[in-house]
Amino acid sequence: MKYMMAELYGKATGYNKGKGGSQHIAWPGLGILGANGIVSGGIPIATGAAMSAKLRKSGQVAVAFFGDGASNEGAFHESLNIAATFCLPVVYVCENNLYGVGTRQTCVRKIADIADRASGYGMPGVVVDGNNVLAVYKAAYEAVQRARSGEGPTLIECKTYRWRTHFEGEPDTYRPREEVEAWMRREPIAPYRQYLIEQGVLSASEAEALEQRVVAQVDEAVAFARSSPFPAPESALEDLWA
Ligand SMILES: Cc1ncc(C[n+]2csc(CCOP(=O)(O)OP(=O)(O)O)c2C)c(N)n1
Ligand SMILES: [Mg+2]
Repeated sequence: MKYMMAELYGKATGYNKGKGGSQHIAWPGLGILGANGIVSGGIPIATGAAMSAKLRKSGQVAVAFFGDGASNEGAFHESLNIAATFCLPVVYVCENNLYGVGTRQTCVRKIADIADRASGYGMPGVVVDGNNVLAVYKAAYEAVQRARSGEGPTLIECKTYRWRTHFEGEPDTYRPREEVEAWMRREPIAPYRQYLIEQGVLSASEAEALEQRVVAQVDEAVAFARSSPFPAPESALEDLWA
């Protein structure tokens, strides 16, 4: 988390020496092929990685995360077509939060469920409550199993919401306040915590300790990022590819 936070701060200690930032953070060592400033840009990259995994028979499964906005891009459609046709081990996860920046989805898409697009390419499309941890886990588990056993790709559409705007500093004038508040009441963490306590997986005090550990980890990451140096000006052209 420290190196990730440092990357978001553009610091030399970040995963990509501060040159990737939030838009292009990547760490192939962990299998993270990169965020992408091109909306839907990660979808063909994941599809190519799945092709590679299939050819190498590595048993790996590629996963692409993207937004509702990205699902209107050509790259999404081209990737799903080729992945289904070649039966590639890839899971497409669309986080449908109802808005692409400030554009409400109903202004730019006729159908209600993005998952319906999957059938046009010959793969299963699953709609899931994206704010339900176990529902997402189950859908993801099934899709990964399918991919790994050679049955090909799956499109999972997680219905969710973002609490804040697309980027910090953007005026939140395009969303009805009641809509934002209704989704905030549906936040996923508290119900899952409650579920784990009821199932006897965690005690209330263990849950509390876990939360404190996570907060401390985030605080430590922020402190590390803040105190790290920026990359030296003379390194500006190092580690860059075009
Ligand atoms: C190819 C491309 N077109 C346009 C943009 C500008 N842009 C940045 S984010 C965005 C909308 C993305 O919508 P969504 O995928 O739903 O993401 P969210 O706003 O929910 O985070 C657009 C159009 C871009 N970065 N790349
Ligand atoms: Mg969106």
